[in-house]
Amino acid sequence: MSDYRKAILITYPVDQVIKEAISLADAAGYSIIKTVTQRQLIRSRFGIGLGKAEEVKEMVQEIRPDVIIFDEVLKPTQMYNLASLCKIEIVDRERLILEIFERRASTTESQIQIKLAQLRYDMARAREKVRLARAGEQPGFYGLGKYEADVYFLDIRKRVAVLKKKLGKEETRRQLHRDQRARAGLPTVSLAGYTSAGKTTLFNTLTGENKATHKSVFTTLSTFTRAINLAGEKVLLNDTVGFISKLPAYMIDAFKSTLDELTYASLVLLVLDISESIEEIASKYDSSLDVINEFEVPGTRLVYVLNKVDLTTPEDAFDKAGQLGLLESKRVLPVSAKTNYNVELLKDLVGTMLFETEKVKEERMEEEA
Ligand SMILES: Nc1nc2c(ncn2[C@@H]2O[C@H](COP(=O)(O)OP(=O)(O)OP(=O)(O)O)[C@@H](O)[C@H]2O)c(=O)[nH]1
Ligand SMILES: [Mg+2]
Repeated sequence: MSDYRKAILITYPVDQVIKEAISLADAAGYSIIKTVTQRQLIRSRFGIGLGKAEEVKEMVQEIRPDVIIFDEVLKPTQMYNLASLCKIEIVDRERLILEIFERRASTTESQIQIKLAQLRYDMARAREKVRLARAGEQPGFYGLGKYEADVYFLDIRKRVAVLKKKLGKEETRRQLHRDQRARAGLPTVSLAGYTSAGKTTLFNTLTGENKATHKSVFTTLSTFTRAINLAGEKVLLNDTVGFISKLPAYMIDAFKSTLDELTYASLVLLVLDISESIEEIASKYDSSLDVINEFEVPGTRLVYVLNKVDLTTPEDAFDKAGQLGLLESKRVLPVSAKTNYNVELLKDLVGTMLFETEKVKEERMEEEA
C-alpha cells in the first residue's frame, strides 16, 4: 500500500512482541522495512545502547525510512537524543498508540479522550525542551524565549481545561444512562480483555449486532451497550476498548470514563485468546489484570472466557487456564465466538451467576431488614 510510511522498528527479540509491534505499526499506517532488536530498551540515554544506536544511525542513512518506531515508552530526553543522533523522527509506543486512536476515534467522547492524551504527551515533551533549553543543552524553545514558552504552556493548559470540561459533560451523560439502568434494575455485563481477544465478535454473537471486528488491534474505541435476554431476564451487555501492554497510566486515565463501565458491571467477562502461546496469553492476562485492578473489579465478579477455542482444543484451553491459575474459580469456559461453541453454556453460566447472586443479595437485604 503506497500511503504507508516506511519505518525501522526497534523492539525486543521476542516473537510475540515483534508481532504485536508490527500490527500496531500497521494499524497506524507504517510498514516495517527493517527490524532491530535488543534485550534492553530502557537504557537512560537512547533507550538502546550506544553501539546499537550507531548501528541504527547507519541503517537510517542507508535505507532512508520515514521514521523509527521505538517499541517502548521513551522519556522525552531519550527520544530527543536518539532523534538527534539518527537525524530522523522517532515514534515511540505511546505516540504510535495515540496515532492509531486518532485514526479510529469516531465518537465525541473518544475524540476528546485522544485529544487530551495528545496534549499531555506534547506537554511532557515541551517541558523537556524548555528544561534542556534552560540548561543550555538545546537552543531556545522552538526558537522562542521564556515568555513565549510560558504562553505556550498556558495555552495548552487552557485547552486541557476546556476538553476536560467537555469530557465531564460526556461522563455526566453516561452516568445518567447508568442511573437509569440501575433504576430499571438491570444488571450489566461487561466484556473486557486485551485488544483482538474477540470481545466484539462475542458481543455480536450474544446480541445479534453487527459491530466492526477486525484482526487488527484497537478496532473498538468506544463502549456500546445492548440488552439481551439471559435466563429469561433482561441484561445489559457492554463491549469495551481493548487493553494493551506497556501503556502509560495516563492513557488508562484518558479512557477511564469509557472503562468505568467495568466498575459498575455486575459481572466482567474477561476474554482471552486461548489459541495463542501460553507466554503470550500470560503476559496479556497480566496486562489485563493491571487495568481491571485499576477499576477495582473483585475477582469474584470475573468470568474467564477462553475464546477462539476453535483454533485449538478444549483440553488445551483448560490446560492453559490451569497454568494461569484460573481453574479454582470455576468461572472458566472455553468458547468460540466465531463458531458459537459453548456460547449457550456461557449464557447459562452468566445467567446463573447474575440471578443467583441477585437472589443472595436480596436474601441478605431481607435478613438485614
Ligand atoms: N478463529 C476465531 N477467531 C476469532 C474468534 N473470535 C474473534 N476472532 C477473530 O479475532 C479478531 C479480533 O476480533 P475482535 O472481536 O475484533 O476483537 P476485540 O477483542 O473486539 O478487539 P479490539 O476491539 O481491538 O479490542 C477478528 O479477526 C475475529 O474474527 C473465535 O472464536 N475464533
Ligand atoms: Mg472490539
